[in-house]
Amino acid sequence: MKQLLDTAQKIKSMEIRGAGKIARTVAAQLHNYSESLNTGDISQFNDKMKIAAELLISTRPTAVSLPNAVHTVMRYVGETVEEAKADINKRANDFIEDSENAVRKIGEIGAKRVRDGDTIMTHCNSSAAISIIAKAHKDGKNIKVLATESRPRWQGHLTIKQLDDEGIKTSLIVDSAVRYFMKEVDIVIMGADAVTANGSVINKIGTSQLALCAHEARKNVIIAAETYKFSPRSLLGDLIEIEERSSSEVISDEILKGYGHVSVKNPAFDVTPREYIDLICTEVGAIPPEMSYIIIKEHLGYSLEDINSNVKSKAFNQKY
Ligand code: RI2
Repeated sequence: MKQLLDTAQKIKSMEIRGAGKIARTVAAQLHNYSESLNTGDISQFNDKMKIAAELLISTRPTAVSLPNAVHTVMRYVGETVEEAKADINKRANDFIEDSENAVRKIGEIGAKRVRDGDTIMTHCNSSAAISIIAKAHKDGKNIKVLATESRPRWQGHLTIKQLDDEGIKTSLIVDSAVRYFMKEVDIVIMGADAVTANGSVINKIGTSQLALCAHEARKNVIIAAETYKFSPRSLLGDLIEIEERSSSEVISDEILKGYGHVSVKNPAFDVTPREYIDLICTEVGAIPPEMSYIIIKEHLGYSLEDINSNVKSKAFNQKY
């Protein structure tokens, strides 16, 4: 239990972050937790697993990869605790392996859209987006990257380190400079925390204004997103909750206390409408955002009947 609580805390505090990494971490954690349970009583085991799943899901509300990963593992079957543990082990390992392969595949598919000599702008720190950039570089394309700082958590610093390690020429820019530099940009590549049925992309705050600037300048925007970031619940009309994080990420509590009329707003994500996105690069292909519904329905295997007839017990527990 201690390890489970530690992991939940690390996800909450963003020590463990990035939609894909969070998904792989919770899959591994559910497996570890299941192994640590000593009971031989299957219903007691199931109850404890459910509590663990709910705890992990509650850590961060926006990245759909998190509940999707949890639900994938929690669809385990087993008459006995041993059978259940074996199935959890398999599901968690399969998910992690599929996830890693998906990021690699996205790199291979997306890199074909990057041309020799391109200047790429990216935002925040997305392993899927970096997979594309790194593959284009490995393929011998002479590319440059403009990476935003991504305040208030400065994930851009992680991005420039990773790109530097790959030997890619990179300039760090402040978030407010994206329009200033857009004329130098050939293509924008960013990640996603969630993709909805109508093709909207939820990603790090600032993504939508960057996409808007790119649209204004007629520059292509590619979103790199594994299929487990697509939201089945959005087919029901459910909105993705935008996480509001602590004011202390933006300004110190001490300074804030000195003001009588000031509050801080700190949404961690925003929504980019599909009109500003040219392509969503997934592991099953590069698709226009309008095809998101198809990914949810055909690739993830939902039918509207499933969702309408028995949301909780059928669709969402069988699939993501
Ligand atoms: P990968 C991150 O969220 C960023 O918004 C990033 O674009 C997205 O997850 C996807 O990351 P946060 O955890 O899965 O930093 O592509 O809030 O690594």
